[in-house]
Amino acid sequence: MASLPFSATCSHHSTFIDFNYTARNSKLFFPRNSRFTFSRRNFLVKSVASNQKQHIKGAQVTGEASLDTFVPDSASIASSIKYHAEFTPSFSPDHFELPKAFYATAETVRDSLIINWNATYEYYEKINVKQAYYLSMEFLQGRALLNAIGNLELTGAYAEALKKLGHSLEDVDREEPDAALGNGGLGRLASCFLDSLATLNYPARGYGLRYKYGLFKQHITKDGQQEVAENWLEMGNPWEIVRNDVSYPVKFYGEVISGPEGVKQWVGGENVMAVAYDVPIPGYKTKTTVNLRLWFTKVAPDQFDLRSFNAGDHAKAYAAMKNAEKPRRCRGGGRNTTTILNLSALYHTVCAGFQNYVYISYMIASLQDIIACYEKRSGESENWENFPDKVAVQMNDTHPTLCIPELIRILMDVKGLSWEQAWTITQRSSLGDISSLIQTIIDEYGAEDLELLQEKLKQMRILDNIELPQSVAELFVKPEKSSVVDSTEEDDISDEETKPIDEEDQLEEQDIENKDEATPIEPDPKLPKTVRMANLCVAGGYAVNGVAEIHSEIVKNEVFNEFYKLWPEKFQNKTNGVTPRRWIRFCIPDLSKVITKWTGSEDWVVNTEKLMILRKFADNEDLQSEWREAKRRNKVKVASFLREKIGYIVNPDAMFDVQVKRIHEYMRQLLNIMGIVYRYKKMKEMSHEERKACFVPRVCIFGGKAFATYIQAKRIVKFIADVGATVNHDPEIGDLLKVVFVPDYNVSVAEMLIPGSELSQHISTAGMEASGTSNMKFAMNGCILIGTLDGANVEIRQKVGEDNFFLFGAKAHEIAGLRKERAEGKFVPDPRFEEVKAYVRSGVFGPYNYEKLMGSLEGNEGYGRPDYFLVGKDFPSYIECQEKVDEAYRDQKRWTKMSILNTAGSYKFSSDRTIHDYARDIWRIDPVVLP
Ligand code: NBG
Repeated sequence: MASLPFSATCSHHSTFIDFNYTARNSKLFFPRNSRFTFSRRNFLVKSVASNQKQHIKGAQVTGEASLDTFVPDSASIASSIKYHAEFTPSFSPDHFELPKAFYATAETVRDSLIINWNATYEYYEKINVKQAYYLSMEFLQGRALLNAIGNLELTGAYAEALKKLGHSLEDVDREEPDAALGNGGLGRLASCFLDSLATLNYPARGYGLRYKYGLFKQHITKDGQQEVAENWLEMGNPWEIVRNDVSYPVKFYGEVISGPEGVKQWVGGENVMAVAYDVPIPGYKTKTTVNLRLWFTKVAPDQFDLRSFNAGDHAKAYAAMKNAEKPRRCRGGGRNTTTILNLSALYHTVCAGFQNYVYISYMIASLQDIIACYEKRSGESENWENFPDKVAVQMNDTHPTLCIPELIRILMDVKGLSWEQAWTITQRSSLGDISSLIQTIIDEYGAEDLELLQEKLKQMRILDNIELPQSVAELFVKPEKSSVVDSTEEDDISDEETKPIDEEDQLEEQDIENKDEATPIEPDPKLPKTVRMANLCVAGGYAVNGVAEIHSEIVKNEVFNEFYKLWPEKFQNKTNGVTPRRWIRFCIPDLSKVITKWTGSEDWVVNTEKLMILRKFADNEDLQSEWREAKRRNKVKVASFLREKIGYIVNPDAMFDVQVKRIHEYMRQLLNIMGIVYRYKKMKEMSHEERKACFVPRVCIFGGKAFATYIQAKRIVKFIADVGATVNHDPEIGDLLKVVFVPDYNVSVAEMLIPGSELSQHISTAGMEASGTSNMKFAMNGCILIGTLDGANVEIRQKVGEDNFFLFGAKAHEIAGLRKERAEGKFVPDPRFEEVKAYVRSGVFGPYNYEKLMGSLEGNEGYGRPDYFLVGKDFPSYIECQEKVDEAYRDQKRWTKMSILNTAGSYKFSSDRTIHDYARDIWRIDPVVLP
């Protein structure tokens, strides 16, 4: 594939620069008013991961022969850091304190990444290889520094260099703000995938959005969760490079016009430019460095209404600018917004009710970029039929789905292809066929049973509340008037909105004369016209996959059953995975050493099957004691983090029981905290001796953010914080039970908490968690899971062994029946559950009114009531299972064995495996190792 599009001016070799100047002062502070004296300045291009070197074009090379074998060592790294501190500063020259140290250090790392980064795409262009494009609205990158130097195998050298400059690598690392361009699992999955794509040398690129503010910062106060804007770009982002020469227009509103020969074309209204910001993603021990391209907006000068501005109408002048800036605002936390946008000739419509719709439209720039890349590398021999041989587009969930019609629009409106050609190309790249959707449905179900056909069309149509094409509508014409569209209502909606949309079979716009002859799915003028993104995605996709086996079954048999019946071959499973680099090797170095020692090499970092070797040593006492020691060191880290962050002192010898993830009712943090309240109540009813004999000391840790508008989730946060405030200060309880809510959970916090955890909770209502990925990270870190048979838990349990997983709760196939039973008033709650609710209501945890929260677990019907997530139903089996956990923990030998077997069994959940599966089954691309 081509190198970075439009990057002719900036894609040449860059450098790892050895600024080997006389370091006159190796202390923390550079001498005041000093200018570095360069005794020699050797520009040496070094291909870091391969030791291959090249000279910089145009640079003066004065290197000595010995420098040809230059490998970045701590001295040269320290020199580079000093260079950046002085010459690419974003701080004053006087000091070399931590924030400055971080930025200067990161800039040196970026220097070395740039070489491989450019080489990667230059090579792809040269060999014109097929590439995968991974489109995701979210990337939860976390910090990049340790990961990058780890992948470059320069951790030791950097630690030493920084030590020379008076700082520890650990402290410098902590200065990096988390790049939180997402909410949770979906975004983190995308980031893990990028790491695997680079590590496995797959030709690929990532596309996303550069939100100006990341996911909000969470404070926990006496009122519960408070949100504060996360200004992650405040001090600049040392990893990104703006490509001022790579930008595309994204058009809003607009209209369809007819050209001279009756050819219709969409002409955009407001024009907003999307500009590329590129971030290098290095692979582990390889030169391949993947590009993550994030779009940011800038307003074209002609959008700024200078005349209005000069006339004093500033509001009007800024209106377009404000529009353009919308995508820069906060990520996440939003509820559905309705935005009326006419995006293309094909989708001249109203898209309503889709979260963050404005953001989504910016992904359209990705398609323009992919096409520009294709054109650039095809050169004279451009042939659109070959497009699918060079391009595979993967969409992370349905959010970037608009790229499907956008591709068709570009091929038709801009490239002048016919409808048929555009469709064929779209089908043959990873995007499938929506043109004949309605016809396919009719072919499949026939027109004899019109009621059945109507039902199927309703279920599967892409556009909702929009007239069917005339030819299809005619099928349903009844001999007599059956329904009349109220003309007064119709008058209420604008002309634009009532235009018929022929997206599904490209018929001419219909002038539906015979409104009296009702179409089967009559548009309701009071309701918005909508695009059903999920349907568009399934219909338009070449392949559709669930993200865990159970999820893929649900996708086929329930969510998209109608589509599955039409196109069974489209549906696949690709169980998620996580990168073992970030989630074992770098986050738990002590345990990694133990693993390396017992498996015989570091191969497991890229070949996780090797983790299975641990199985045969699971009972070995030496391994067990090394294992426990390594785990304990991480528990101590967690304990000091908690003391520093929230002032709680916890005992590192207690069991660390953790639930960290987005706060959501289906994830059932409520079940966890209700279980804790039950435990607390029982403790209170016992004598000191009894409770010591009965309970294993536990530190129960929660973390996660509730969407700002998700009231019930915020109530749950408040409840957990209140329980902690009571329990943690109860002198009778002491170390036996602590309840901690870690504020502002993010990737970095996860990297610290997960290695120090022993039990982790994945307790969603069965059938509701698509996969989960933190369950995989915990298992990798030798943590034992308590969970339901949901998402990837099912497969994790199979791999680590049933005895090494604490299972409880209703099964997915039982849930519908249980809800029905409840609706019929047949459910009888367990007395222990009732006891807990009454205890909470008694005011033990303070004056907050818990009525709404407790009430949601009661009744048999009504909004926000009948315990939709089945907390009460699963409560007895949950607390009984927790008793088994205590019992297992008392036997540390048994527990350690379970822990080792969890790490061993998690070999299956590496994102490397997932990426290989996608590449083979869906994208059909092969690895390309750079020379
Ligand atoms: C999450 C699902 C998880 C799944 C990840 C990655 C979002 C919106 N969705 O179950 O809840 O593991 O996506 O596929 O974060």
